[in-house]
Amino acid sequence: MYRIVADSSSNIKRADIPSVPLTISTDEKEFVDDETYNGEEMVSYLKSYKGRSGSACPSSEDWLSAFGDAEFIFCIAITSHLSGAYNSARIAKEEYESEHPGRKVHVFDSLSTGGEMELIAEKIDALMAEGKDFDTVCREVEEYAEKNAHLLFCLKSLTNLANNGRVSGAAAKISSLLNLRIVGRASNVGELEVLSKARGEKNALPELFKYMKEMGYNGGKVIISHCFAENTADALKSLILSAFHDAKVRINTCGALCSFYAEEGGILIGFES
Ligand code: X90
Repeated sequence: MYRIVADSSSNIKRADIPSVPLTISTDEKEFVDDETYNGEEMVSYLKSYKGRSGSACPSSEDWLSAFGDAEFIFCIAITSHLSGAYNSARIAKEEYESEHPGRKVHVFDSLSTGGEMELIAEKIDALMAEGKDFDTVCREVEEYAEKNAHLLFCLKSLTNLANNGRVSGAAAKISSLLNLRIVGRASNVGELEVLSKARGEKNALPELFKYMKEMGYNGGKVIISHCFAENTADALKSLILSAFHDAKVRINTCGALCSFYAEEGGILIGFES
């Protein structure tokens, strides 16, 4: 019996994959990234709120309670370069394995977030369905994550990322300019890398698609997560489908963590090469 567990930055909404919530907080309020999260409420509140705001990763206890009593656990965490979630998951792994001899936990540092984490989850399911053993699955999924799973993003604002030290102030400044879209990716070392700035969505979408192809996209799976940018997500999906008719493109909505950092109008694109 195995179980996949991911933190809520993955935006995974599957009954069989427990989502371990991160939290967003301001001086007045806290938003837990679980089924109680209401996107309209948080995004409109943050628009008028002018004070400090930030996020917090799950504790090792939070991870442990999601592990349940499975024999094999595959745990998928947001990039360790931007969050402590990977670290707390490692602590949970040590505890779980020492409390239950014979059980195994593997923690994947996704070096990414959003849809790329869901692609990793689906790869685990696919390899387990082929009957591969735990260690083989871990090894092959690590390789898949490194070579074949990618994340691009297109954001209107980097304000919350910059205010929380997740991107340099210089990178954030460009976003304050009117109608600019910042196109970037999760780098190979799991950091936010700005690739280009595009004026308006009309230019940003072809730019994104160009980077997808440069990074090896060839008609495989795509998961687009948006923060109140459904039209943008739909338009990108159409652009992808116009070139790759059989592409498997899905669209979902950002949970609290991705909404806080991607901000209104932002999209994340997890895809396979
Ligand atoms: O532990 C914590 O408090 C969580 C901090 C997370 C900070 C980054 C979240 C990024 C969310 C924004 C665009 C994608 C960037 C990808 C970089 C690897 C989404």
